[in-house]
Amino acid sequence: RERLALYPGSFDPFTYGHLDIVERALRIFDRVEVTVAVNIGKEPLFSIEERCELIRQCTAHLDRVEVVAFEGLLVDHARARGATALVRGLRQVSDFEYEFRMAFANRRLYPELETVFLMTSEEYAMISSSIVREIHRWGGDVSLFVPPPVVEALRKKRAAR
Ligand code: COD
Repeated sequence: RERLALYPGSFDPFTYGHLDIVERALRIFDRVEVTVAVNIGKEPLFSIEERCELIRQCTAHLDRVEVVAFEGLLVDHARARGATALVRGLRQVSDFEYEFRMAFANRRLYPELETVFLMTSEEYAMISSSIVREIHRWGGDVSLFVPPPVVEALRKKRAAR
């Protein structure tokens, strides 16, 4: 049976670090779904639809990737999709505690679903969506951190303000 991995996150916005994790996941799984989910603790810069569209553009060169917007409990979605695993990226030790808690909660809710952690390349270990938003906010250059479609979308956001 085909092995589908969900790569869930808020991706606000999608960065080169996220792209790196998608590419790594494709080496292990038959298909990867980037699941753009709601993180209730975060106030978004881009709408869910905008984020999905940007991720589609950033992953257009990759086969076997799908981008899906989802609002609700992630494990319900994973079950409905028949997913084999959740993929999460690890950058540094500070990610660990939060990831650990989430993985255990998800396992309690859906024991058959494994969470797989993939380590990012060193060059992307310092990138986060929140740092990108912060740099953008003060007019800095984000092109080292995010793919061209996101650079363009951020530029338009700024112009529209
Ligand atoms: N390099 C590698 N990995 C990275 C990098 C980088 N530079 N930056 C981020 N990542 C990883 C993160 O570690 C994470 O694994 C993933 O990429 C996505 O990151 P974010 O920040 O966009 O995602 P989060 O943490 O906001 O996602 C949280 C969810 C939306 C998945 C969570 O809130 C959720 O599951 N929501 C749905 C409701 C639910 O089921 N909640 C219960 C969960 S226990």
